[in-house]
Amino acid sequence: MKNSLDKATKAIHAGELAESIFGEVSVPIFQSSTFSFPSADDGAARFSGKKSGFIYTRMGNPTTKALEDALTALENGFAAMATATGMAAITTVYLTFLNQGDHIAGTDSVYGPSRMVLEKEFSRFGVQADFVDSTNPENIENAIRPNTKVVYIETPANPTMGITDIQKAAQVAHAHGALLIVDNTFASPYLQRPFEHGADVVVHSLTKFLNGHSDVVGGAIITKTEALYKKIRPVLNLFGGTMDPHQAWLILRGIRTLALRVEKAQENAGKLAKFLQNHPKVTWVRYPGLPDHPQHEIAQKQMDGFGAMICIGVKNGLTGGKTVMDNVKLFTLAVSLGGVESLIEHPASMTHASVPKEEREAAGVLDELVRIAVGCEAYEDLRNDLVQALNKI
Ligand code: LCS
Repeated sequence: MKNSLDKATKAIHAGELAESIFGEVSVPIFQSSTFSFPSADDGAARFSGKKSGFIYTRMGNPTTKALEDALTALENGFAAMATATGMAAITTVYLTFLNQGDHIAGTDSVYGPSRMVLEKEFSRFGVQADFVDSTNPENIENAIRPNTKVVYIETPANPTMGITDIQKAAQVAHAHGALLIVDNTFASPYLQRPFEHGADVVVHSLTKFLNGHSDVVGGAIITKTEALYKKIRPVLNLFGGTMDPHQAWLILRGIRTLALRVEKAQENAGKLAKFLQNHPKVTWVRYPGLPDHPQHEIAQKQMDGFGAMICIGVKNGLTGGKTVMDNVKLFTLAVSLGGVESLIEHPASMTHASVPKEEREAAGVLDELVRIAVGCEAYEDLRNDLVQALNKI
């Protein structure tokens, strides 16, 4: 796919098969676990890598490859790998780049399990991890040790909406010989392409904006270079967290409307954030598009738009937040984000409950914080629903 095409055009066309079989317009679902070889020599050549061609769906599948090609085009990367879930993408990059005795420095406010898998599971194998407020690049610099192999950032961060300067994080990581890995889930490549700012590897939960319909889980790893791709792919294939073709087809279908969905949800979020700032029951609003967001200028520099995630505090703290969550009628009380429907949740007791309370609060995931994932409904309906729920406080 030509790099010069607009991102909205890429979302609709990237990943199309080079040659259609029957003139089909949609990429077919190649629901086959294995692929026949024309000869024994051909099979051996595919296994040795001398010849291209599919072998077995855990190692590659034409529908999954179509999704991977679409993601590569959208991120302007070298190649992508689709994974069973976002966590499969994240744990695969950790497995690839962290050996016993290695250290990783990361954003403190990340999706809870991205952090807990290091603190609870990778620690069993001697991997060390430190999480800092990466919105200040000096904190990353101070967290670096001689054995730091990876700097892992999430921007915008889940759920605090903190913004990390990707370019500065890349400078710090590279000055110490470490890789910069960016979780780009909250922005999607429609709003942010971390390779343009120096990242080496991008990971996604495709479950969110890229799929966009709250009906499939999935993940992806995209690399900037061939060398990085060649390191990660065998680890993914051996550990087996790859994607199923039917799952890939659904996500590719979702990507076709990425531009329309992100534009609409973002427009709704921008209006809601401004409206909520002036609501008497709302104590604070954190949205990167608001001029009072502490990293508003960095967001302006590295993002094409401010996205569709907002977090707020309300009067009476957690009790007030529960009143809102229990009284919304159009918003759904559920975790996840990035679907066409608007969701609301409480990170401290839900998505980030696995992070110990002191670590969670140090990262800004306060008990009073309520997270809103804005969807594509009509703005007035969303506003009216929040107002009637807020007025119950
Ligand atoms: N990265 C980010 C930024 C996420 O928000 C999530 C899931 C993941 C990775 C993991 O992806 P998964 O394995 O679920 O596809 N975030 C969720 C959330 O905020 N609520 O529910 C899931």
